[in-house]
Amino acid sequence: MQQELFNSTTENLLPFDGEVYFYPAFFNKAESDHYLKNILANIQWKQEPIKIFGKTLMQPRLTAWYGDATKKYSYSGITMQPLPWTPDLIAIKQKIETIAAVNFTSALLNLYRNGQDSMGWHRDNEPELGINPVIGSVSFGDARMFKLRNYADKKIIRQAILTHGSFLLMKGATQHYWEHQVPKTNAALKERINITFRIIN
Ligand SMILES: O=C(O)CCC(=O)C(=O)O
Ligand SMILES: [Mn+2]
Repeated sequence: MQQELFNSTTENLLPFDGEVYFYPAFFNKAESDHYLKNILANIQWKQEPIKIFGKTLMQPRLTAWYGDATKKYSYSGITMQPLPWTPDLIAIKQKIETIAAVNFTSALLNLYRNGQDSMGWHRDNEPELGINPVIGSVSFGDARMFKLRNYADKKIIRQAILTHGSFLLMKGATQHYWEHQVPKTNAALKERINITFRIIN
């Protein structure tokens, strides 16, 4: 059974101070192709402004926020009101919840249109995510590098290539001690969707 296969044998990507588990082919090719196509077409993608050091810039990617109606979310100066769960998002959420062993309330979706779209170093440590956030990250489309870097040291690096249909789970103390990014690349890449499922308190 798939569930048993995924439960036990995966190693922690981090050497200390947190837990990150990576499941490269969590969704099969047919499921992943289906989700990529439908999510590209059916999600209300927007390019949002972001405030960095007092300046307002546009984010280098498209985003959308879905989830339980009562769970609002603010980050980097913007407050997002969630759109209602779609059947695809619920199906994905239910499948990752079998491994994550939590109930996610919300999902932030990112659409990287090509290799120039990116996400800079950050931690997912907003107060509403709780003390030790559990973040379930699902990727469809062209593979991108995902880097983790020790927050204090900046030199201890771990990385994974987030392939089509992969699942990455961050939990425990990770968001205290490690930051993560999806760097730009000059490779001629097509779309990649990432969905981070979260628990908003
Ligand atoms: O695209 C990714 O893999 C990472 C997304 C992310 O870190 C976030 O949405 O906070
Ligand atoms: Mn993040």
